[in-house]
Amino acid sequence: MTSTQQQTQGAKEVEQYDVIVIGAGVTGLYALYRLRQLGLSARSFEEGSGVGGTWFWNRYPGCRFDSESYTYGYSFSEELLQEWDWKEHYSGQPENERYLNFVADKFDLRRDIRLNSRVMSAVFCEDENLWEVTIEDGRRAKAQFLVTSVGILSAGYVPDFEGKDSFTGISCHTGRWPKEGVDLAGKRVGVIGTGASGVQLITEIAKEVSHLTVFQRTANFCAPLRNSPIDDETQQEIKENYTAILEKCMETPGSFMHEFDTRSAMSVSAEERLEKYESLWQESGFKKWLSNFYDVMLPGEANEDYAEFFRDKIRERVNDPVVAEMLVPKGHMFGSKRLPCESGYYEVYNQDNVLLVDVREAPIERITPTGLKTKDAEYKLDVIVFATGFDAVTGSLSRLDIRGEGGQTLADKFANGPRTYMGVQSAGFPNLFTINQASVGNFVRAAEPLVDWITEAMQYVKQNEYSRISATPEAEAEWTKHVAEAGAKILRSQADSWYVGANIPGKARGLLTAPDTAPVMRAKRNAVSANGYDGFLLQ
Ligand code: N01
Repeated sequence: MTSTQQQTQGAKEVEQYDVIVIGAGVTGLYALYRLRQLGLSARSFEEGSGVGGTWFWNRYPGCRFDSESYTYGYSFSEELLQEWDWKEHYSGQPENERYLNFVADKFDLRRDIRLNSRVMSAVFCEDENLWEVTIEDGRRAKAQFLVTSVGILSAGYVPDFEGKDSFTGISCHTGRWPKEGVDLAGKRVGVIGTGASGVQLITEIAKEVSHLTVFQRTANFCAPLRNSPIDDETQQEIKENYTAILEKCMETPGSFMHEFDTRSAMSVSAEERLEKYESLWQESGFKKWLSNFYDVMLPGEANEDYAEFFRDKIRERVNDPVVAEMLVPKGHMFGSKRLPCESGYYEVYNQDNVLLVDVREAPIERITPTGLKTKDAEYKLDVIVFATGFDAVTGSLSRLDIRGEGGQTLADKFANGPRTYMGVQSAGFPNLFTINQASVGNFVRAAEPLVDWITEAMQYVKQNEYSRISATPEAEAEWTKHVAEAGAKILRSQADSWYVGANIPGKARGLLTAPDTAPVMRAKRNAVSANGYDGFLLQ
């Protein structure tokens, strides 16, 4: 029996594959497709009862893309690109989940996926050079390679509020929204958190709840999404232009289809600047900053100039000047936290049944059986929604019990921040590819080449009859230093957010994604593989 075949070992079944993939979301599905193409046997273990990862779990009302739909889909199959019709420019969760199911069916991926299979631990068996994975139900499987396609925003975070479990109403986190939905009609609902998830959710549920209380700690710079349906003519245009659209995405820093204006905002007159800001404001999605003067996304004068333009736009939309001022972001730079897109968010606060509470001024003291108490007041609630974010990037790895050489756990190794080589491997964890840390920008555009690189690395190891590929401690140390040094300078390191782990009490602060642009990351990885996997030990 070869290692490329599933092995059944008597009563105590331990299945064996070339590769075990944890997760069947965007990267997990594509990894399965690529591995099959390369002739490697693979099995994905997925916790959910369906495929889709992020787009399976985040089914809260209002959840949708804020990248253009046709730049977010997979690019690996021309047939898929032509067959799938995106219905909206910024597609909603139900459609995105349908898309990923369509992909799983079209490429017959389901036969390699086991749903409802939460991985509890993964242990590297040094004498066999195999990873052994244990599923919640006690089943085990082994593989030479382990790929953690577990997502960068999948380990939900709910602050440890006193009395959290005493609440007698319904409570849930946006990232684990019940499949059967939550009936919010006529209910008094409290939402904690005003990040990208909170902003989308609040806008949508304000249409049906009897009363909404929003507990905001930090106001964000939110921009109009301006979503619209894709008409037949545009659909045809998109399909005819896919090559150019996707090529453009591969050239830009964050893999979006938008390109910065190469001029500095401060190099043109105030009138010209304002004219550009106003015309971009009418555009949809991320264009408002990614097609702007290049320096609005760098710390400095241009950034503050554009921030003030944004603040005025918020003030214009909110009737009550006191509430408007509460919604105007202060204290962090434009773009230093993720910029949520919205579809009527600010107007929600003009509704009589919506109350905004500043929990920086009056912190949440506890959750009570009937609602929530801040320093200043008590709020009666039927439902509490935690839009409180994620233990990003490393959280989904640390929550798995991953043990490498000498029994060292990945959680311990990452206790003071992730230590990896290019985000794909950590020394002492041979044959383990951590997909999630290396991702930058428009997720699928960044993930596809990353999966290509990882799967080709595995094929290289097998073809050359090595047993192990592991990052060297030297390469890891150099990369970790690069992330710390280069990462400290970039805009998204400047605020307290998930980008740097600052949203989780006690988490070490440091940039959690690569500090380089997507083209640079690809070039670095390609140089490493072209050089016989420089920085990796092949044994
Ligand atoms: O999470 P967040 P998210 N008391 O961490 C607040 C992606 N995404 O789920 O800012 C009170 O951004 C916290 O306050 P503060 C996107 O990459 C994409 O919204 O820390 N409040 C903040 O307001 C995004 O960046 C889409 O002061 C507390 C909120 O909770 C990422 O997911 C849609 C608190 C958390 O915001 C995460 O977004 C949605 C406390 N103790 C998400 N603790 C797309 O459109 C936390 N908060 C594709």
